[in-house]
Amino acid sequence: MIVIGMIAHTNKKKMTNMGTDQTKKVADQVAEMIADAGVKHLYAITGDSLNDLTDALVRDGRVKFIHMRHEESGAFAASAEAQLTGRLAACAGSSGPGHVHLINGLYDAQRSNAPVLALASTCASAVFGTEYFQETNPTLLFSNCNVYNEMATTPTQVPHMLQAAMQEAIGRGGVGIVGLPADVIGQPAVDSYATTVPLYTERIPEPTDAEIDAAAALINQAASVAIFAGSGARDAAALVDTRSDKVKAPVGTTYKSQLFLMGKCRNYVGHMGYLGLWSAEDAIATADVVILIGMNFPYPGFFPTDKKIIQVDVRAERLGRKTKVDVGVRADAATFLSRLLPKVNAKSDTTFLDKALADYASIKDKFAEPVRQRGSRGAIRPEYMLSLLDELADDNAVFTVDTGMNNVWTSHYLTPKADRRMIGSFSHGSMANAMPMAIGAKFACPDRQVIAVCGDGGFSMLMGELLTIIQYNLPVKLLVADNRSLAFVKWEMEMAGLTPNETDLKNPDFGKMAQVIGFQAETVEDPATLEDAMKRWLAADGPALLSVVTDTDAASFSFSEKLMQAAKPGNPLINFGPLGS
Ligand SMILES: Cc1ncc(C[n+]2csc(CCOP(=O)(O)OP(=O)(O)O)c2C)c(N)n1
Ligand SMILES: [Mg+2]
Repeated sequence: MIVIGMIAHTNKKKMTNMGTDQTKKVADQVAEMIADAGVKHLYAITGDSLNDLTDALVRDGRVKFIHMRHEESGAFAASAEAQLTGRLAACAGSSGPGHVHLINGLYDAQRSNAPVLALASTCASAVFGTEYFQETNPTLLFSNCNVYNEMATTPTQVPHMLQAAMQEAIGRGGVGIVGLPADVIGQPAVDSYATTVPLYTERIPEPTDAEIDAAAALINQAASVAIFAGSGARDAAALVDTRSDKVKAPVGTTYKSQLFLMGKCRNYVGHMGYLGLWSAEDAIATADVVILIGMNFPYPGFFPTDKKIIQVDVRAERLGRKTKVDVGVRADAATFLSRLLPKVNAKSDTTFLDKALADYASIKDKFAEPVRQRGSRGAIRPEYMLSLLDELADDNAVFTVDTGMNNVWTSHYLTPKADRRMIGSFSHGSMANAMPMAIGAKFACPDRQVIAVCGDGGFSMLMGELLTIIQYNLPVKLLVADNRSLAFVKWEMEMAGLTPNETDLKNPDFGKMAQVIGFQAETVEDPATLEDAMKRWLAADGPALLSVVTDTDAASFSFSEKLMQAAKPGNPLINFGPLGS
């Protein structure tokens, strides 16, 4: 068995098995267990049935309660922390509306395979089913966004349910939910399970020789090979590089994985998808054999139907889910690529690879044009803004990105430098994720520069989190692309032949607004002043916001043909969203 993470849980006060300890409440036990499991922060808003837990956390002292302004933000923050650290992160909501607010962020965490524990307080079990004040059923509510979802109605159930929720969240990568009724949390704790419980990740099996041989045979017979790598290949960039070069394969990625592989693979030809680059799309559509590595890319139309496909994933359930597969291998990327290497013959013909690399180079050339133009007063080109950001941000910055046009610009202009990370709502596709994710990112990685790239629509949706940032004096950097529009949707409507409606935003001067709240902040309208303003913003010691008045109608020339077709009226794929992992 491969044990990737092991966290020992030890009860501090040894209790007799199944015995009660009058001095210790369920709330204390929960605080102790989550701290022992390595949780560092609980993103939440306290209230009613959560109050005992809040109190217990303070007394235990190891898990810091982070007081958010909206529970949805708490779930986004936990999702970001979990994605950046790989450790269990946690959030909580109080009875009824408090935990109902968690749901959008929890969907995001679940779809991002982020190990997140969500504690949902709820009304007393004695009044379940009586239409009690704030009565909800968290188990039903969260039924579609979890890897574990139970409600403890007795103190005896709490430790093993909590243990299982954390175990499943870590082991399967997703959201573990425990419902905690008001009458349970304050009762004496019951020790109902062993005192030391390791948290293991799931076993990753070694692929068989037959599987590797079958993949190698397809590759050896093929004149051209292409690799399509998702974030499952994140820790195998060097291997993707050497293997792709041995068989002269261009490497395309998902948007989510591009910073993991760009710059680290000499055969990188761009990211795939509706907002992707045709260099990658063509290579994957025309290669004789395509190797899909650790990707959960959502759009079936991009996979060839007349070519051979090898798919590698640690999750068996993902093999063959998005496309027909000729050889499916359950393995991690590094193991698969290492085992494959000796079995594939080196290819010498570089024609296919050279074309894909030339296509990619020509796209990169075109990307430079709007950057050179810079835009005009009140209509700064977002491409220029992102290109400056790429140049000026730290080499190990963490970027969080709102859903919308910012996905386009970040995908085109951010580069990995030494060790950058970019996270967003890449599979769930929610607006408003960037600022709360930046909060979680900063708590998780206090020594790294954390930059939220916000849309004005997304930013204003959870704008209360500006106050959380001030409350903790968190030195996050917020960049707001103020295009006075839900621009991505405006563009969708235009592409569908509709007259854009209900997409305009009447915004305040976000820079001035943030100054009043306590940010170092300014608004930039003139492209000539953007570079200096960005330098001041990035150099700020504390919370800083830069609002950039960008071109409402900026759209990318590089949108894929498939995106154009998908946007046509009547196409069932109209809800294309930008992303995929
Ligand atoms: C919570 C939520 N509501 C609605 C949508 C649909 N949607 C996707 S992008 C977008 C526009 C985002 O606007 P903004 O944040 O201003 O970004 P822009 O596209 O203008 O850069 C909308 C409404 C969504 N993805 N998530
Ligand atoms: Mg906008």
